[in-house]
Amino acid sequence: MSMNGDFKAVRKDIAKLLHQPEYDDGSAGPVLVRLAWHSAGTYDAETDTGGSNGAGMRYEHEGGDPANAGLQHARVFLEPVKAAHPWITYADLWTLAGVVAIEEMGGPSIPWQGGRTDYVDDSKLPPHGRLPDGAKGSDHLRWIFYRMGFNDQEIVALSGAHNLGRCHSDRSGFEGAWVNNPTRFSNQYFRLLLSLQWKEKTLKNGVKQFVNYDEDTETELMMLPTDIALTQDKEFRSWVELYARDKERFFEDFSKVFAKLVELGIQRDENGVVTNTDNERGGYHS
Ligand code: ZEM
Repeated sequence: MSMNGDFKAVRKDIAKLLHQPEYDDGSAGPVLVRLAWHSAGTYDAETDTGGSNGAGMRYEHEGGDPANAGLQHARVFLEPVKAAHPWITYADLWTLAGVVAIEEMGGPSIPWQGGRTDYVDDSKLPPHGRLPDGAKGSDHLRWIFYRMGFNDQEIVALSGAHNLGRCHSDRSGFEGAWVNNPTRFSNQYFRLLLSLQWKEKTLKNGVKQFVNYDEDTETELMMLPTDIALTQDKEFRSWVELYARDKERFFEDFSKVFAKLVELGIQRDENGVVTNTDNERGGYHS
């Protein structure tokens, strides 16, 4: 077990597994980004609970949150990397995989430091319901993301991750991709939010989302109610407009906010060494 493991070698192995011709749009990248986000997005600043430390999603208490449905695919993709580099913690591996996937899909490079532990502190377990519900609106987004310590600008920047991947009816109940090329990181999500006509549609399972159908290409794109909420709220909308017209600014802000996301709840000393990894105090770990 070493903090000084060869993270470069791990990065290379993560990059190599992204190409998955049989899976979704041909890449493991989007679901790895979602794994990193859900591992960290349970954080509550007030009680200092949740967050990526501990990789609690391995266990039923957190892994069984319906919000995490489908993320076992991401964890399975990463198993060969864990087997090849057993010294890395799952908490580091999951957050690093998100960072590498974003970079490999054409996104910004994101500052990342290792040192997370796989020790699960029973007193820090996040309850279900900490992650956002796509069926809701801007009040809900603020309630969820202010809890982690993010502001309105950061909420919009983070939402730009919906440039990647898709919804699966057997995971969230929503269906479809936000953009035409969901394995390429860009600001297209923001541009489409503003430029296309989004119509509410009720799916066969009763779930409501927004869709745009393009007659020429015969493709349907989608937005969650929370995505549309970003265009309806005055404060959120100003950031959507900025990111739609300024891709570089979006990349810059996304890099900062994703780096902040995966550090939630991690305390480091001046050398970057994680200090809140007390493995001595009981509880359970891998
Ligand atoms: Zn998502 N997200 N997300 N998200 N997300 C989905 C998929 C992906 C919300 C949400 O409800 C959903 C952030 C924020 C928010 C990704 C990254 C990030 C899905 C579809 C839903 C329903 C899941 C499925 O069916 O497979 C809501 C309400 C959010 C509040 C703003 C943030 C922040 C993210 C990262 C920074 C990614 C990459 C996906 C695509 C996953 C995949 O498997 O393709």
